[in-house]
Amino acid sequence: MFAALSSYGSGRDLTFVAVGDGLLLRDTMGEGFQQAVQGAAGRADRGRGRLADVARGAAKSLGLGVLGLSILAAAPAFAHFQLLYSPRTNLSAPQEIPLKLVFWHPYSNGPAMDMGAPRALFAVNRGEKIDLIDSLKPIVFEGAENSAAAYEAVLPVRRVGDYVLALEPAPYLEESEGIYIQQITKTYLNHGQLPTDWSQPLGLPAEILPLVKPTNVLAGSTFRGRVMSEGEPVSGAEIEVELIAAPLDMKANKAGPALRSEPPGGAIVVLSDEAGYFSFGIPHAGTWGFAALNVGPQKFYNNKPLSQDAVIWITAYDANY
Ligand SMILES: [Cu+2]
Repeated sequence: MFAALSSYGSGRDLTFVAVGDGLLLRDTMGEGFQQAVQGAAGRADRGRGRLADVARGAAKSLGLGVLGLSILAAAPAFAHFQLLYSPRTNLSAPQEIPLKLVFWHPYSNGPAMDMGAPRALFAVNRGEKIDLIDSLKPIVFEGAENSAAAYEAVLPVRRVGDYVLALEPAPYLEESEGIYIQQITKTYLNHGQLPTDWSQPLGLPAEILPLVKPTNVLAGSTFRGRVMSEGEPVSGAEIEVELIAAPLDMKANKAGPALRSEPPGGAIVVLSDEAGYFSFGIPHAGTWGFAALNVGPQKFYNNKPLSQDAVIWITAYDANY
């Protein structure tokens, strides 16, 4: 793709056009189309938003101008989400917490994707890093539609305070779009109700900072967050919102019964404002995820466009009072 892109040279305006199985690149001089990304034939797995956004990021990092974007063919939009799943969030005693790492479509209870070996997995408690990479074990996760390579790990919870979990997965090749996706993911636990770490950045290349304590969000309230890339806020970021509709069966490594279903409009999307902030009203209890797409600094992997996303998971409870 990038030989083709470079051949246009700098300073030329380009238009990206998403079509059924790939992405076309057209210069505005009307000299026709040039195929830029050839995705695998067949079903496009998700919306055009990420594809267009990745193309824009790739062009920008090559110093090319992008004039406009035309969407010729829509595909069903449903979101990939990296899970870093704990069955419990608020703990009242020291314990070993089992974790499941699954790359999935959790709102639609849809297809799961094969994960490669994670690059990093750790927790931070009261400013101290606990490396969990040695506790990783490969598992097969059974979703409602298919099975996929996934991982499990164990978090030892001893001291009180927040445990902020972070996962840097291996980039995943989305063959239908010819791009890589890497979702740098955070999940929050707390022991003993003592708040310690949740509001602090971990210094990840792409990161969402919660402005509401993420271990204790009330259904009906508004969750707020801030999208950061290398420590700087990202304005206009596209943030997908998902629910784990079918909470995981931790023993069987499979999706439990679906308690909810995805709304008819598919992916829920909010945008960050000029200072990187976004908000979303949490409608009901559950494990909710936010993925800021393609906000990380790295735009290529293995000579293909890379969407480096920032994901966080929060826990919402119904107000029973
Ligand atoms: Cu998907």
